[in-house]
Formats: sequence, structure tokens, C-alpha cells
Amino acid sequence: MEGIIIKGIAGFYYVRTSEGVLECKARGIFRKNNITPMVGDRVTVIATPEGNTLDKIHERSSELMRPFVANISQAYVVFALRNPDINVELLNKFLVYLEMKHIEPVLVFNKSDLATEEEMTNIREDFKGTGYPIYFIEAKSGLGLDDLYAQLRNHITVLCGPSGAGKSTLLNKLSGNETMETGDISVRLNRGKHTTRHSELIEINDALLVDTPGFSTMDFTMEAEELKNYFPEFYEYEGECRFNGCNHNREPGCRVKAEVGKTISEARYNYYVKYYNELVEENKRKW
Ligand SMILES: Nc1nc2c(ncn2[C@@H]2O[C@H](COP(=O)(O)OP(=O)(O)OP(=O)(O)O)[C@@H](O)[C@H]2O)c(=O)[nH]1
Ligand SMILES: [Mg+2]
Ligand SMILES: [Zn+2]
Repeated sequence: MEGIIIKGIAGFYYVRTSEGVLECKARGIFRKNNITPMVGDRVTVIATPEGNTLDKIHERSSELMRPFVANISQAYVVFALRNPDINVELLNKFLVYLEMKHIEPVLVFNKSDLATEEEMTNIREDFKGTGYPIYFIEAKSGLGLDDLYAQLRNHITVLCGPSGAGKSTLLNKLSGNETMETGDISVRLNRGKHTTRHSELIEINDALLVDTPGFSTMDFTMEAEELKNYFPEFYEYEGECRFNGCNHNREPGCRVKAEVGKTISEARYNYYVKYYNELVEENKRKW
């Protein structure tokens, strides 16, 4: 039988299948080959004399380490407009990370009750060129959640963002609607019981959602030349710079630079250059 691992605790895996959630053990061969089943894994379960057994793990489309979840296809990147204030650099760095992992970001700015129209307009401008969906919401009162709810469909979605942004509030609101419809999910929402170490997929309709603890730093690296691949607003101009392999920094005849202030926002471009230079320095030190 096929299913998705929604939770793993103490050597047991809980697999959502068409016949309900099955408690399974993994085959010994996985441990021998150093394969750890992940929440989010699509698996085949077989019945053995010892009980339900994970027999096969299907190929993963993505793997995240924090949270430790496979096959995430979309991330709701939740930042509060205020309290805490937006750390723009952290936000941009996280977007780069998601691009590296081939996970589609959705920008969710929460606590719209604490911000002005002008602030929201400016943020919209800053990220316009990325093509990422942008939502301004008020998770606490449930304002503006309809589109987010609809966009969960057919995805495994991760909620990520700094501590205090309102991720858990959002998750409760999104699943709360469903609780009223099916009366089934609230039982699994007692967060805090197994917080950071056991990621758990929450079912909302036919979609799956995973909450994460807030982060305040991101730790990953790459070659500086790689960075440009993770800025979707640059893609359109690929091959149009004077120099092959242009890094859109100090090179003359750079098509990307010519777009800054037009289709590419200054904020995003400045962040690109800053991060690019940091990576150059970082990689120099390595040698
Ligand atoms: N003003 C305002 N406050 C909100 C809103 N949504 C959530 N909050 C508050 O923000 C605080 C943090 O919310 P959480 O949902 O716990 O934040 P979190 O992102 O899950 O934080 P971590 O679990 O620490 O990563 C709580 O006090 C919420 O009541 C909102 O729309 N407006
Ligand atoms: Mg939380
Ligand atoms: Zn260029």
C-alpha cells in the first residue's frame, strides 16, 4: 500500500494511506544502508508477521534538514510586518535557500493590523520582480487567509520564518476551518508536546502542512558565481549581458544592472551584490 509518512516517533512511522493512518516500522535494510525515512516520504507499506513495515521509499523531490522533511514543494515564508520587525536580509537569504532547494516560496506578511498601507506598498514593490506570490494577512483574526488556504492544495507546504512571526497562529487558523468541517484534526494540534524534534505533517483537506520553530540565522554556502541562479528576476535577461558569465556586479554592459529600478527592485539587487561580495570573501578565506 502507498502512503506518506506524516510523523515519526521513537522508531515508529505513521503513514497516511487510503485506509487511514498506519503505524509502521522500517525495514532493517534501511538502517544498514544508512537511509533514514523522513516525514514527507512517499512510501510503500507491506503487512508482515511483525506488523506493518516500510518496504520502499520513493525518490524524493526535495529534502530539508530543518525541518527534517522530504518532498516539500512549497514554503509559506512568514514574516511579521512589525513585532518583530522584518529582517530583510534574513528574508532574502531564506528565499535564496528555497531556490537552491527547488521549493517555491510564497511571501506571507503577517500582522497587517500593525502596518500602514504605504509600508505594504513598498514591500510589494521590493519583491515585484521575483514573481513570488505576496500576501498580507492578519493571522490572529483570520483576515486574508482564503488565498493561502486555496494555495495549499496538492502541495506539501512548510511554514517557516522567524520566531514570533505568527506561523503557528496561521497554521491553527488554516486547520481550524477544516476542523469545523471534519471534526477530526484539532486533536493533533497540541503543539509543544513534540515540538522541534519531531516534525509532523498536518492534514488540511487533501493538503499537508508542516510548522517549524522560528529561525534567526541561516547557515549554508555556495560559490559566489552560483548566487545569480537564485534570483528569479534575473532569469529574463540571461544571455543579454555583454560578457558571458556576467555576475551582474561591476561588469560593463550588464543587462541586469540596467533593469535596476525598473523590473528589478533596488532592494533586491543591493542585497544580491552585498551577498555576492560576502561569498567572494568567504570563499577566499577557505584557501
Ligand atoms: N497583532 C497581531 N499579532 C499576531 C497576529 N498573528 C499572530 N500574532 C501574535 O504574534 C505572536 C506570535 O505568534 P506565533 O504564532 O506563536 O508565532 P510563531 O511564528 O509560531 O513563533 P515561533 O513558534 O516562536 O517560531 C502571538 O502573540 C500571536 O498572538 C496578527 O495578525 N496581528
Ligand atoms: Mg510557532
Ligand atoms: Zn550582467
